[in-house]
Amino acid sequence: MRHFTSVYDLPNLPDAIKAAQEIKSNPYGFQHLGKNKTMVLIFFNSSLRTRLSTQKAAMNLGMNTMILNVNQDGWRMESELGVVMDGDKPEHMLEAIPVIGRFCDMIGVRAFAGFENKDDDYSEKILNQFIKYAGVPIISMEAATRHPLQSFADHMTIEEYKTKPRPKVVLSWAPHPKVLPQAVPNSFVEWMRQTDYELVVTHPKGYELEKSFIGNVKVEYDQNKAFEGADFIYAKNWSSYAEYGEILSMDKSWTITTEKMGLTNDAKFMHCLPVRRNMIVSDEVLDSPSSIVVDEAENRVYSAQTILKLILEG
Ligand code: SN0
Repeated sequence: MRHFTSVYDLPNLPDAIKAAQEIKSNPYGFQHLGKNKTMVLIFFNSSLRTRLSTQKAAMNLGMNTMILNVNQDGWRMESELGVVMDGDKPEHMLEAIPVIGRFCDMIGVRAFAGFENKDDDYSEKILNQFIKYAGVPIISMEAATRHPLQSFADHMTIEEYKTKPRPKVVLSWAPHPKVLPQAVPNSFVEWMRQTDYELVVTHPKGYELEKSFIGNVKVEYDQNKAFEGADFIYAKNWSSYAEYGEILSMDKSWTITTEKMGLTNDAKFMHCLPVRRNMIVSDEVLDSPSSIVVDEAENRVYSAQTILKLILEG
């Protein structure tokens, strides 16, 4: 595997899940692979789990890591081609990216949707510049349209907790005060479509995900109906795709409560974190034994480590 930007980059998904489980039981078994190898992690946006779990994954494989928070520590970076650089961005990505590539063996990049231009976001303008100019493998640590390391950990977590071969997994929109990307839900749906789980997506009208991500997955606009018989509730807020980057609803009747969880088949509650309490989900649900958000976050290490190992192996 050369780059990792979506589930489609994996040579084989069931094998990758198996590998992640093996790594979880023996995390230090492949330290020779990363000897004298360096990973640079570049952040254009904030991070807690992705940063620490990816760094830990690299360390478990014997690699060194270097971290750059572009907007705090670096020069502000221009990404437009052919511009006169007379503004507040002293560095162009055309130089910065290949220079970083000379300093390391792989690069992790976090670059969220900018919400200025839908086409720029959905063409993954920044991530693709890294792929084009770095000369080393690129790992997406959440780009404009996907968060594949998260989806991998989500899949691994469902495999650990499922009590039947084909669990019902429900992705539910929930209210949030800020404009959030569609990357997590896009990526989750795209990844889940590669499994044989029963997948249902529920959200208010106007929050339909972009066509290529949702495919022919069932969308149920009645959240209560969607929750019936669910084995996993995966909560997430996102902003509208059709009315790009707009908040169309803050309807608190979509917040995940104990009553709503009562409609399910004793479902486990999942969220990628950070999660806003009593907006997305009530304290009571998040603090209950049904919540597996911390186990889900722990699996970020092993899923990332599986990806880095596949890349180190070429
Ligand atoms: C990001 C998102 O894509 O929704 C990262 C999730 C892994 N989440 C946020 O930016 C949350 C920010 C907030 O204000 O709650």
